[in-house]
Amino acid sequence: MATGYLYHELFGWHDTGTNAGLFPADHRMGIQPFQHFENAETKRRMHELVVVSGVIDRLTRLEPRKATDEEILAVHTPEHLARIQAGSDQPKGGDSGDGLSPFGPGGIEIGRLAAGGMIEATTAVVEGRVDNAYALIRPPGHHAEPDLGRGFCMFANLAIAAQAVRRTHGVERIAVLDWDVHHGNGTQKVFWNDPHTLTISLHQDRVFPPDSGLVDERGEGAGFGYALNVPLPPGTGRGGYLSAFDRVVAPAIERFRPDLILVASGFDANAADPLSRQGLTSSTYRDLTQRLLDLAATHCDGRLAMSHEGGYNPVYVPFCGLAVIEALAGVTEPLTDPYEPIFGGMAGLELQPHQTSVIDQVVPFLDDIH
Ligand code: 6DK
Ligand code: ZN
Repeated sequence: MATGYLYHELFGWHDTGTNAGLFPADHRMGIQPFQHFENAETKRRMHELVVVSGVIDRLTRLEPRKATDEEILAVHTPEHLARIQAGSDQPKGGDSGDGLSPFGPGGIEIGRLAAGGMIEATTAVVEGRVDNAYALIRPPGHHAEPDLGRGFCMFANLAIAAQAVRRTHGVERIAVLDWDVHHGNGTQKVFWNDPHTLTISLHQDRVFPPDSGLVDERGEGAGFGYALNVPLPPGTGRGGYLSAFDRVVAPAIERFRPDLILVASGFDANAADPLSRQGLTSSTYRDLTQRLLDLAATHCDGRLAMSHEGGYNPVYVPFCGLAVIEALAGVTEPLTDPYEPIFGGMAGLELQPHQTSVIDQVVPFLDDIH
């Protein structure tokens, strides 16, 4: 069993600056300069834990390359690409579209490397060079829409990779699970009319984008029924997530019979994340990964590739990320997560009735997947 792993130092050099996006530093308003929430720390420290834990020795290292115009334009409009290029050509850089998503001069090159990184990881899986893969890339991608960068995202990395392996390797049916705590609006929008791409997003109800990811968003036209959204209430922990997986994600994937499973893997539903109010610990990320491996083994020869998204606690993201990578690689003696007893031992993390009532609303939609 081989697990691909992709990281590059340049991902840490994607410059989001000291303007927290929503709140530009301004001493007159008492707003102190600080790093943008989406900075290099969580990613860099996750990579360092992969190395220091020794798990790196169990992985097949993959190298990113820059996504081409053709690959990006399979998902984005020429106007979007031109806007990013224009910002990238400015001496101080630009923004991907919504004012929350800054990048530095030449920033498009790192955006291309992130998208191309996910293409490489997904291609390695599809070609059977590795069984599964994790692309620890930055900037993230799941909020980026065909014509608009949003929510810290420049290009729709996962969607670009999905379209790339369709074109180059004839992959047809692709299931996407997005477990980032924010709604995967960008991926959903790319595949809104597509019955060959099932998109499932588990997210905290109406955080970001503030108005999207409701249960009644289900796709349109031929794609109706192939978008699923489970907007979990704040305070959802292990019980609610495993219930959503077992009652929605697993049966949806079973009915869909994908040729490939892709995951938008954010770690911002962890119990210590500053941008959300959920309660996951590393053991739940590990167990979700094991369930996906089992589904992939049953339906698509184990083909599973993950694309890193959000996660903003630099202390805890590395443990959650390592648990996923250990599970992918079949590590039988995982590193002990020192925070698991504190974060996972809190009351209320078991399944709650108000979480079940959200999941209950989505379960009948499984009948429309063919
Ligand atoms: N802003 C991400 O983790 C990015 O999904 C998350 C972006 C969240 C921004 C914070 C937020 C609001 C809320 C309401 C109105 C406007 C802005 F893409 C990833 F990096 F993965 O809640
Ligand atoms: Zn997120």
